[in-house]
Amino acid sequence: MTSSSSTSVETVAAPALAKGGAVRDPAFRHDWQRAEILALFARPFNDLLFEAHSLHRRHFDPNRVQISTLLSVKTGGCPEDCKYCAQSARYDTEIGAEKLLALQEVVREARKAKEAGATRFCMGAAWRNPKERDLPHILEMVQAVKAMGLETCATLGMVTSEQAAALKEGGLDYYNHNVDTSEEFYSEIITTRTYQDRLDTLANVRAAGMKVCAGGIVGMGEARADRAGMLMTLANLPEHPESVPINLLIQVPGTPMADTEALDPVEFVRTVAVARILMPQSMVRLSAGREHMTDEMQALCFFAGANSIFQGEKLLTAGNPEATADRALFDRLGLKGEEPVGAAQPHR
Ligand code: SAM
Ligand code: DTB
Ligand code: SF4
Repeated sequence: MTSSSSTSVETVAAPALAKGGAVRDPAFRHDWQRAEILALFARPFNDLLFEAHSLHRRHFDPNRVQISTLLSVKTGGCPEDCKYCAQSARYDTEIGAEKLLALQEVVREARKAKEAGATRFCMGAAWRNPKERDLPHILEMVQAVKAMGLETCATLGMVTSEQAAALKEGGLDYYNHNVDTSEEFYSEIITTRTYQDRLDTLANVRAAGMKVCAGGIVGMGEARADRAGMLMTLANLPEHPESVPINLLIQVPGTPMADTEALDPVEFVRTVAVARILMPQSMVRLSAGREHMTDEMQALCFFAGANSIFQGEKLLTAGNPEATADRALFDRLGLKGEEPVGAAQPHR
């Protein structure tokens, strides 16, 4: 071994030292600086992946992937201006405004998801925030899905502390609300709500005692410094989110982001690896954009520390690989889905 790239993981990691000189476990760090994160991004790819994978193995069974399924319970007609989104009423996309789904339809979809191997069911609504009249219907859905033995997740826009408490009380396990990008790039993407609004919602969800699912999107034309900034925001929250979805932009015709230049797949894998290093005990979800990823790219993401996916041929409105394609991919890679709720989990 002659070159510097053969350095051991401890020395390439350059982890911050605690008082007294002990290496600080990144699982407990909430004080990441952007320069440190950019230094991780800049590592030789093999060194970065080796460290991310080593941390991954320390905290998780490396061959298990948690499976969630999404359902849009209220599609389209959203007043917000998120430039990537098919559901914003401001852009001329193929997605029109629909009413809230009926309870039986949600139950039917949740049953199908469970039969296909999902352990969590995530209900999404194209709202800026839920209105008071909507919540009782959402709570009925949450209770019905939970009664089927699935973990429940919802993404309904901004929530107040009272709404978060009601959702927790009604049995909601996870709330998804993404920061989407770095604080600096944010105003290029959304102008109808602030970054601070998003952080406030995440604080309300945490204070209510729900598990936090928070991540963002890459491939929106942001710089690497913005990808680092997004991960810095997430890792420096008072507690790391239990679930960190990393979405690759789906370019939706009719939105202002329809023609954004595609992100280098290697840079996407690096983003997953850095997320794993900054938040070693969180589930990192390979989220939107898998439909256009090769098996090889997804395999690299799983090696880099992704351990959760959305399964089902539709995300909220956009396409996703068929469940059969995912089963073939899992077989090809020797991966297994997480055991259903309540079953013993090795490593966790
Ligand atoms: N309306 C709610 C909100 O925005 O909080 C919930 C649903 S919203 C569709 C959930 C997340 O999906 C967004 O925050 C964004 O990160 C992701 N998303 C939406 N459209 C996307 C796209 N075209 N490509 C990648 N991710 C997308
Ligand atoms: C998340 O981070 N990704 C999911 C989920 N949370 C709600 C949504 C992806 C949406 C992709 C575009 C669509 O289906 O419209
Ligand atoms: Fe509305 Fe959510 Fe789409 Fe933004 S991401 S336009 S808030 S549905």
